[in-house]
Amino acid sequence: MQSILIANRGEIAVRVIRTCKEMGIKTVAIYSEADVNSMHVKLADKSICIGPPETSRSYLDIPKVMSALEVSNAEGVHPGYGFLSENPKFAEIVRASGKVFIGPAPETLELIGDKVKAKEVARKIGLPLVPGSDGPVDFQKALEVASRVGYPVVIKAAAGGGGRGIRVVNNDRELREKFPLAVQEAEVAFGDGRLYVEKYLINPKHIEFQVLADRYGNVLTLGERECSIQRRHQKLIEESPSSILGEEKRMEIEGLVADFCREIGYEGAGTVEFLMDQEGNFYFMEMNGRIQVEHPVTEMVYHIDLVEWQIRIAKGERLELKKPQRRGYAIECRINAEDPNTFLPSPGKVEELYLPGGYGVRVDTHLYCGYTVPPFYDSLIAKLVCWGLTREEAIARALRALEEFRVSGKGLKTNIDFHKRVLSSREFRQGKHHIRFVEELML
Ligand code: MV4
Repeated sequence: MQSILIANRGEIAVRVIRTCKEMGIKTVAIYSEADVNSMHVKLADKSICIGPPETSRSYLDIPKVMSALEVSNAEGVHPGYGFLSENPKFAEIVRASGKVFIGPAPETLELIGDKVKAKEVARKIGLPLVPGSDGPVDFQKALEVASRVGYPVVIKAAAGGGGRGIRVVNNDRELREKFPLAVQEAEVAFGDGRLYVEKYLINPKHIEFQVLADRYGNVLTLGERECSIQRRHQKLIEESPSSILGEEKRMEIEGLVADFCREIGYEGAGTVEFLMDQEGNFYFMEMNGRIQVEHPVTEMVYHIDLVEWQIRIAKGERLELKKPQRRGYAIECRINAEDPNTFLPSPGKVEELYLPGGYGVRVDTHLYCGYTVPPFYDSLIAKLVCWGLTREEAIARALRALEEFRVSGKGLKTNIDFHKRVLSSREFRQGKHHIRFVEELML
């Protein structure tokens, strides 16, 4: 592959361009009219404007992206995360055009996008599942399942995922009320009204496993990331390894995750998501078929470039490397351009920028002095990733780096102080945080 089009923007487009350059691969950026001055446009060898700021008419507009791909003569497309990254139709159109989609096959994206089908495969290969319905349910069946597993239960959309289309229900009356609404909502949001039911876990941790898989059935698992510090399904802090997971349990889950990937013919980088309850039991939730925002924490402890391997796998290379030795602990803080009190986006011009550095510090960002953060997209402006030989050292380094981190300008606010509060909290330091930690911290 001599040339790759990056169908994304912001820090992840910059991240992908960097690895392409190191591999001697030419890069093509696409951008919206709001992103003319973006870092990814400046760093790419070639760039093509594909439309107005609205994502539906630019980064999400398949015909526009495909035209750019045609005129650019790039051989491959890296979709990054979000946007078209897990869209089976896009992956299929890219393949049909004779180009390489850097990611799983469209059929695989289709399968893992269907949470009911993914759970079926998980059950077959022996991954633990939350007690609930085996497949989609109607209201009567939902009532039966709820009485079998006990309230509270959660109703989920088969076509949902990542927190979209989930509803907690505490009794028969609420189920009767919410079930028809959930069907309607799922039909509108996903064009698929199928629902399934699970017992609702109280204060679990969110733990996900990283995999790389080639088309020859070789699967490399690279441990886990704990992502429990989140708000409204937006992760804020992620770390690897999880402080509460022993080597034995890690290896057990890694084995099952590898079986799952082989079973579905998974190719590329992927993430298998679990919830862990307060007794330490793991439950399969879903698989994500993309490079994730938080991939750098895995890179920092396993010393491997995941984007490089995405590209090598897409070229048809074999995953013939030995599993790298994990070393130390890495923590990522997502720096967002948002109001620290309301969490609302707070974009603006970057007038002063001081990025932290030093041993064990990595900053992935598309910011530069004079750049204006546009209001149309995700508020993520930087990822601060800090490594330490121990978790305590990683936390101390992250606090030091956050102290150095300075970004300001007209209208621009960030959540840097929020991160300092979390990293200083007793719960986080003791590893006792769970998915409702931020809610409880803010009370
Ligand atoms: C759950 C759950 C509790 N019990 N399932 C939301 C995202 C989706 N991937 C899974 N989600 C959840 N599923 C059962 N049976 C709680 C959540 C959940 C959650 C999970 C991970 C990270 C943040 C979350 C925030 C709210 C709810």
